[in-house]
Amino acid sequence: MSAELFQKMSQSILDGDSDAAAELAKQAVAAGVDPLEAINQGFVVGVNQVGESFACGNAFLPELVMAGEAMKAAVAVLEPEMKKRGTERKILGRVVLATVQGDIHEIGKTLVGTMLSASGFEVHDLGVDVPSEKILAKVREVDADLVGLSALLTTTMVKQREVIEDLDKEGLRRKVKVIVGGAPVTRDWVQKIEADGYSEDAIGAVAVAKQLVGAA
Ligand code: B12
Repeated sequence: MSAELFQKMSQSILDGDSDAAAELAKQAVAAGVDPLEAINQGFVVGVNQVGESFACGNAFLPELVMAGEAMKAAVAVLEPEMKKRGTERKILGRVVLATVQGDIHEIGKTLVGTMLSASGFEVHDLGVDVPSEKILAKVREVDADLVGLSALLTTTMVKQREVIEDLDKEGLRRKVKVIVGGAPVTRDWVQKIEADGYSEDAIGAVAVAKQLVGAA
């Protein structure tokens, strides 16, 4: 019975069907299925499959976005149940995510956030056009492990460096790893500003983030 349910869960993610994912999560709760098992043996199987298909060019951005949204819908139903049972999903790390100041491009950043949270990170998404001091304040508040900085404009990329410098000035640089991304970001730039990681897409961002927190 559970095997069939898990298979349906995985399929709901592959279909990018948020309603079905939430409904299956509710069914699992009603049937007394361990919510953590439902996530790991059901929904995560689907997310991983979509991620792999995307990486080899067999799935595209809309599928990825919808799979991420469906995963979020399922987790939203299961999380309260996990809290009740005291079997909260192990958080891989806390991430403060933002599009840097002066830049209002949000689609890629939000996708990175969705995939990170679908993969087990606690994501604090500060939105777009976020000044450095706001990022630093959040890093302190949530005791972040990672900072993710998105920039889509050549004119705002410099703000990624500014945040890294500010983290350094405030003595926070050794505590947090910084990952950067956005269309104009190159490996050269990453080295120049001494960021810890970089990825061209959301799936790669998850892999890099996992590596940096030692969960790969
Ligand atoms: C949509 C869009 C907009 C929308 C944004 C809507 C929104 N709500 O986000 C609007 C219309 C508002 C907009 C405005 C502008 N835009 Co615009 N925009 C784009 C466009 C077409 C697509 C961006 C996008 O969403 N891509 C899809 C997402 C999924 O991809 P992504 O953002 O690259 O993110 C992926 C990766 O980069 C990576 N990633 C992203 N962030 C992060 C973060 C981390 C930590 C990691 C690890 C990875 C990562 O993973 C993501 C997922 O796979 C790009 C063209 C392009 N090809 O990039 C131009 C583009 C970025 N825009 C451009 C410009 C010039 C502007 C404007 C200045 C135009 C103007 N004259 O007003 C303004 C700037 C406003 C501002 N201050 O920010 C230029 C930038 C040129 C440059 N090199 O600087 C581009 C490249 C278009 C062009 N070819 O000229 N834009």
